Amino acid sequence: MANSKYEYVRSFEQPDILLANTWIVVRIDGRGFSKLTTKYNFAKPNDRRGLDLMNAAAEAVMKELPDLVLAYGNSDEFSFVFHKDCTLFERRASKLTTTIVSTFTSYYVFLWPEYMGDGRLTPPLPSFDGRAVCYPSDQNLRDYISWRQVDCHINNLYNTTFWALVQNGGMEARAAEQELAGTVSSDKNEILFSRFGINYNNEPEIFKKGSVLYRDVGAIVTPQNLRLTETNSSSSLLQQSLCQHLPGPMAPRN
Ligand code: DGT
Ligand code: MG
Ligand code: MG
Ligand code: MG
Ligand code: MG
Repeated sequence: MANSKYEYVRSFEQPDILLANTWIVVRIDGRGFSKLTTKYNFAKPNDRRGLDLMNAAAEAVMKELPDLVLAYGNSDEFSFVFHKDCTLFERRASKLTTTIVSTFTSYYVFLWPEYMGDGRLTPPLPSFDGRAVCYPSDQNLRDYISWRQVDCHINNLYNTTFWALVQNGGMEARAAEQELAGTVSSDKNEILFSRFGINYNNEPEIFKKGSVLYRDVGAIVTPQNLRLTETNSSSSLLQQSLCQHLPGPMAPRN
């Protein structure tokens, strides 16, 4: 095919090939989910249906992209991990990120009625942003997942205490915020236990630690023959799934 005189515009495209032999993590995050979850009356602070919907969309993404080995999610975010050896789309950041974001979003909307009931979705519809980051060492990848999981834990402890003060304690939101300002984890555990009889340790694992999806390394990895495991991620399961791909222990979390 002869080049047209317009062909030169291709030279304006910037290369965005990600560094070889590094773990690629694509993290997506719901846009404006503070508003979206309010609009659709998600249970506070955690709506199990919404988390199950996130997990179902993530599982669909993993089925469509066999190069993905692991995904970790909490709240309105999911991190998808491509293996170091991945050569999908020549490791182009924009193609990897946009494919994950659009596939995830399509399934999130498609599966919405199954998880969230009949209430019709109306604009603004759910959408997600995404970014791709390379992690050179196995320890960097572990620490990345630990970082997201610690974030989940800290946010969930805060939110659980905040909503206990508001919903069970009858406090105004602002008063609850002030009550929690400057508190550390042990203070929040104490508030939950002494004032509301809630033992934070007994909260559902999926709320405290998020969710992990991983591909069994032993399985033949084709879109037709997948062995995905979805779970409420106990630390041990997260560790187990990482261990399938990485040697060595996860960073301890508290
Ligand atoms: P963004 O990401 O900058 O567009 O803004 P948002 O509003 O998505 O904020 P983000 O991503 O920092 O925080 C997630 C929001 O989604 C946060 O306001 C809590 C809300 N959310 C996530 N999961 C649940 C849930 O299960 N129940 C309720 N009620 N809210 C949730
Ligand atoms: Mg955000
Ligand atoms: Mg968000
Ligand atoms: Mg978020
Ligand atoms: Mg095309």
